[in-house]
Amino acid sequence: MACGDCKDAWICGACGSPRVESVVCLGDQPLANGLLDDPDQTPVRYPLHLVACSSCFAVQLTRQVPPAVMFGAYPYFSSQSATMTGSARELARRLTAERDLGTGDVVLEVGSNDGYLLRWYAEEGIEAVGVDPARECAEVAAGLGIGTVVDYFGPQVADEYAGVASIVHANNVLAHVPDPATILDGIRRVLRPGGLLVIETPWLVPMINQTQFDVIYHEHRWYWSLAAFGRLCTEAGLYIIDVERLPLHGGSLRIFAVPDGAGGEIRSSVGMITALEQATGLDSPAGLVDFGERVKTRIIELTQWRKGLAAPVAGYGAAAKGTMMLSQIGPVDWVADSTPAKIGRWLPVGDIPIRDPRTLVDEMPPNCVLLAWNFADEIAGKASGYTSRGGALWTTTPVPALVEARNAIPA
Ligand code: DWN
Repeated sequence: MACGDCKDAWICGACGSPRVESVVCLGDQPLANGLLDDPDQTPVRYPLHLVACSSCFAVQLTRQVPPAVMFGAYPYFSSQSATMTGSARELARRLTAERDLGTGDVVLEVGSNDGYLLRWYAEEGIEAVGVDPARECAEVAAGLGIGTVVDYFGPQVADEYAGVASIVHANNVLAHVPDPATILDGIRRVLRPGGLLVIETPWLVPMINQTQFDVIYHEHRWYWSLAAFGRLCTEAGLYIIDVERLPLHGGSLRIFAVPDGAGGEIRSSVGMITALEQATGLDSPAGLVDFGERVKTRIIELTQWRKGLAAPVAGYGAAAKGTMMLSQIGPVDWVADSTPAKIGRWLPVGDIPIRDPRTLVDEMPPNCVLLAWNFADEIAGKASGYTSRGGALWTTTPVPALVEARNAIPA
């Protein structure tokens, strides 16, 4: 499936090298979160082509869609997931204790969304500053008492907050930015002496090992290994001292870094992750050589599987990854999602309406494909009314399988 960039000679967006190799082309695709208010709208499509740099091993898209086009009116609210807010609460409380944070400290988050993380610092009386361009998300955060700089983080914001932050968080944002080096430089300037940077970002290893092609979409300009991301941190004067593996979003890394010269022992975790990347060959483009073929095979297999499901077939989770999955394997009849900003709209592929999850029990379609497979446990609990009445809730990842029923939790 050729895309508009297939013919080009590419330049690495991280290091400028022309030694860029194709990994997989997914054709010209709409923006994964570019939901429609009218099913007759024709969404703009952009090339979706994944490549890898042989010089710095940054795995990336060939095309940078303007951030204002993707994040201006952004329908994604992290607090729709108790899994996400629970993880954020645990981290905030842990760091507050470990770093003895108090009223004299400032915590700043790049990509603060709806306050899902900063709320837990504010609860402890710690000054929390959000930075996020999505006005709708900032309004929700304001309801939680979190002030947000409604803008993209960059040199100007870094100047305004230079040297003030005891902690900077950047969760699920360093994959999204056009120029990660500039962001990291700005973060270093915002950190006060002795400050800590905590980054969470999806990790290349599970994406490749599980052939997660649906997480490849225009918002995700970068697909980080610790090897490639570590190079950027070093160049920005940041020093990775610890790494944790998280199950979030199909498998992520939580990376802890301090400004150069701050010292701090490097935990063994950094070496373990590095060794794992080397063992799987994912510390260089050579490890990606068969990924493209595996993606094509997986799409064929999932398309056949989807065709075998008795109609009508619903989806659960109008997720960005859901748009990409359905774009490749074929549509479902409608998608359940609890996000108020999404209900009543349509996915940008396949004329697929987004409905309140209660519709599942009202209509009892025989099959429901869990498009937000990364939240299988949480959604299985919310869909228990559907599955307990005989509805079949299917995950696609790592392979198609019925989702194990869970005790009911409120949707
Ligand atoms: O990087 C990104 C990740 C962090 O989140 C962003 N670029 C966009 C977004 O990706 P996504 O849309 O694939 O993420 P989620 O969090 O997997 O999307 C889940 C969808 O499912 C949301 O629309 C909310 C919905 N949902 C629901 O309806 N009921 C989620 C849960 C947990 C639920 O119980």
